[in-house]
Amino acid sequence: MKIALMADLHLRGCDLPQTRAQLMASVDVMVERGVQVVGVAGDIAHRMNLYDTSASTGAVARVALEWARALQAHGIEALMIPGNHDYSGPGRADALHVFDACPNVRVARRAESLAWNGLRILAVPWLYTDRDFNAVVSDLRAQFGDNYTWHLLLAHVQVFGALQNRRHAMEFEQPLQTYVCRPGDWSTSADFLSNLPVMHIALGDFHFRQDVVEDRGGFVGALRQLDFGEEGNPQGFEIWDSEADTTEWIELDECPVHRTIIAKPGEPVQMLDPEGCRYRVRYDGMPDPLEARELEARGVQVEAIVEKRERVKRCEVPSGMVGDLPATLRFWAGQQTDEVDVDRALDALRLIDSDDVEPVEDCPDQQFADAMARPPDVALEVDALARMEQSGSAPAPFDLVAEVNRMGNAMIGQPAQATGADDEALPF
Ligand SMILES: [Mn+2]
Repeated sequence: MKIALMADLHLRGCDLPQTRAQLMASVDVMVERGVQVVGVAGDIAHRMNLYDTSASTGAVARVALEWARALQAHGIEALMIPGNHDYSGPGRADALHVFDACPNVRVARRAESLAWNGLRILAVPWLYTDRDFNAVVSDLRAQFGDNYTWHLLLAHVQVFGALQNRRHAMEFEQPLQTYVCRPGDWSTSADFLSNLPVMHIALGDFHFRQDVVEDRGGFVGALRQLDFGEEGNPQGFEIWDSEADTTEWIELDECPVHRTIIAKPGEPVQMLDPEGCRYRVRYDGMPDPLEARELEARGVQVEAIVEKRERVKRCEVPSGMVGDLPATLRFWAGQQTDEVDVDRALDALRLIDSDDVEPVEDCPDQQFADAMARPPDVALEVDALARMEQSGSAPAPFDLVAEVNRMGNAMIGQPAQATGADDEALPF
C-alpha cells in the first residue's frame, strides 16, 4: 500500500493561496502515484484558532476543508495527529476539530495503537502530560506484548541530536542546530525509536527533512519553508510503500523557496527567479536608501549588516580623583571622541551647585518657589493613609497645612530653602 506522509503544514494567512496550491498539488501527485491513505504528523495549523493578521478563521478553515474534500473525492483517507501548533495549551481543544465533519479524516488525539485501512499504526500526538514520550510509548507497547509490530509510527515529537532550523534570521549562515533536550520537553532519542518494532517512522515538529533511524525514516519535512530560517529545506511530502518498504520524496513547487543574496552597497542585485523565490538581500554595509526601497517595492526583504559600534568605554580612574568634580569632568572629557567644553560644563554644574542658587525667599517667581518647597502629593497621601491604618480607628481630622510642614521638614530640612550642609553629599 502507498501511504503519503506529511508533516508541518502550518496553515496560516500570509501565504494561504500558495499553501492551498501546494496542498492541491499534493493530491494530484497522490492520485497519479496511486496513494490510498495519508498520514499527517502534526502542526496542520499554524495557530490553534486558525486566524491571524492575514486571514480569518473561515479563510484558513476553507483551505483545510477543500483539501480534505479533494482527498475524499479520490477516495483517500487521512489520519492526523495534533502537533504543538495545533493546541493553544494543555487541556484545550485543538485546531483539528476543523475536520470534525469530514468522513475521510480521522484524528488521533491520544497516544494509541490503531488498526486503520489494513495498517497497524502507532499514533503519538504532541501531549501535554507529566509523563515523558518514552514512558507513554512503552506503556502502549506493553499492552500488545513483545511480539506485536506496527507498520508505522506517526508522532509529533522532538528528538535529541536531530537537526533544527534556526529561527533567527541573523544566523542564516549556520541554518541548522542540534536539538538539546531540556527538562519537561516532549522528546525522545533516536536510540529509543530504533528499538521500536515499527517498519517506518514519520515524525513532525522539526521542519528539516532527515532520517532519524537509518533506512526507517524520521522527520518527514515540512510541506514548505515558512521563512528565511528554513532556507534550503526541501518542500513537499514522502510516499512510503509499505510492501516494498521504499520511500519516495515528492518535491512541490507551488510555494516560493526562500533565498538570501549578499550584496555590497551600490552593487546591482541580480534575481534569478522572482516568481518561484522569496528574496532577502543582505547588504554588507548601508545600502542606498532608494535602491533599498525599490527592492522592497518588489517584495524583497532588505537588510543591512552594519558594523556594531562600541557604546561602552571603560577606563581606569586615577585614585583620589573621585570627589574632585572639575578634575573628574576634565578626565571624562579627555576620554570622549567628540570635544567637550569643560569650562562650560563646569559653569553649568556650578549653577546646580548649592552656593550659587538663590535662596528661595529671594526668588522673584514665588509660584516656582512654592512648587519647589511642596513635598510630592502622593507621598503625603500614602503617609497619611499609613497613619490612618496604624490608628485602627476612625481617622483623626487631617490638618493639611501641618502635614505639609511636617513632610517638608522631613524631606528637605528647611522648607523653602534648597541649600544646606547636605549639598556636599549630593550624588554626582
Ligand atoms: Mn511545526
